[in-house]
Amino acid sequence: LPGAAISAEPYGSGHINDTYIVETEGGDGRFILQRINKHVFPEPAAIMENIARVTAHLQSKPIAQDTLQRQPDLNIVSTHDDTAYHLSANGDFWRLWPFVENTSSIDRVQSAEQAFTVGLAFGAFQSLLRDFPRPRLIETIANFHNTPHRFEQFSESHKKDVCDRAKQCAPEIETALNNAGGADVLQNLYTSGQLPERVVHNDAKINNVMLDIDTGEAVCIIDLDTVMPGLALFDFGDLVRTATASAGEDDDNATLHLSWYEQLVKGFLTHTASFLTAKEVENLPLAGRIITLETGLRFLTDYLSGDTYFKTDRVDHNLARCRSQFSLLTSIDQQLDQMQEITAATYAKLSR
Ligand code: ADP
Ligand code: GN1
Ligand code: MG
Repeated sequence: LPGAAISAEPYGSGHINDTYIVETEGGDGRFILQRINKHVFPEPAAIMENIARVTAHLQSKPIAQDTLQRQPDLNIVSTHDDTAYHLSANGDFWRLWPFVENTSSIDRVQSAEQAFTVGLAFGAFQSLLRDFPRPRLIETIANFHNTPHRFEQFSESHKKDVCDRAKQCAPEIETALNNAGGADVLQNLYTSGQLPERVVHNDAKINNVMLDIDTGEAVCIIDLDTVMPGLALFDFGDLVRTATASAGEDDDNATLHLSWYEQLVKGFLTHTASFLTAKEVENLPLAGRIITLETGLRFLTDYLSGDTYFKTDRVDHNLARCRSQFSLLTSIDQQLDQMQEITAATYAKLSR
């Protein structure tokens, strides 16, 4: 560090790692210190190996003028032994990032412009990773967006009901069961080779994008732990889930704003229309549906399992999150036709 660390305060609202902002003596440089969640990432060395390759690739690229200007700044700070993380005496894994200054992340979108901005950023990110060289990145969490597998995990937790909570969430369990049919659509298209495997972020939610405090522009995509092989549709689906909703993940009655969807898809296709396949484009709206359903299911599974995966602030937090996802799912289902029309029209304009 440029000077001795003088403080480390909890920071941000991520659901997985323990994140701290670190100030140094003389005020010369701030850092983000993270203890990697060992329960979620049993092999931290593997995620750090992936991150090293991904950040090196991103740094080798000329960055488009309209977004992600500061992406090359995101480079892990090595230890004195020149390793990417520190293993502490009690077996915890710690790592350090430079703080991306003059930025903040948001937990929910407030305007159509912001929806465009995050769509543009993740589309550019996808484009930058398009020619990522072999070998394949390590699959650090197997079946991460395998929705049928997420259903199996849900069924298991429902059957066990270790905290006797199933009775508190009968309507949500019913919604989950009613939606089992058709939930395998992305996974089937993936395994049958109808959609190309790409290097994707896999956790494309809005608070993983740093926005410039002055201009509002997206300058850097963070939280690279899950960057690994997957479908571009996983990322777009997560964007629909988090950047078109009228309410945050903790709030009831989330609905999809069609005008925000329109801007999101426009932003995303700006840098991807030239290379996404027709099948990918056609399935963009459906990806929003599937990833929203899948995430709701994951929150419900964690609620039934006694909150062992996602960080929670209160006893029914995961249930509240599940409700918001399922409410958004209903709204998506009501507007899927219009989402498809908007997607086709936007693609027609941008791919000309
Ligand atoms: P988690 O995996 O728990 O979601 P993240 O890596 O997303 O952890 O970090 C949590 C939050 O910390 C982010 O949403 C963001 O607000 C903030 N953050 C993370 N890395 C940086 C960084 N390099 N510069 C500034 N803020 C950051
Ligand atoms: C977690 O780490 P964070 O908060 O950016 C989770 C995502 C979920 C998301 C739901 C590694 O993301 O998969 O979609 O919560 N990350 C991991 O908000 O499981
Ligand atoms: Mg995060």
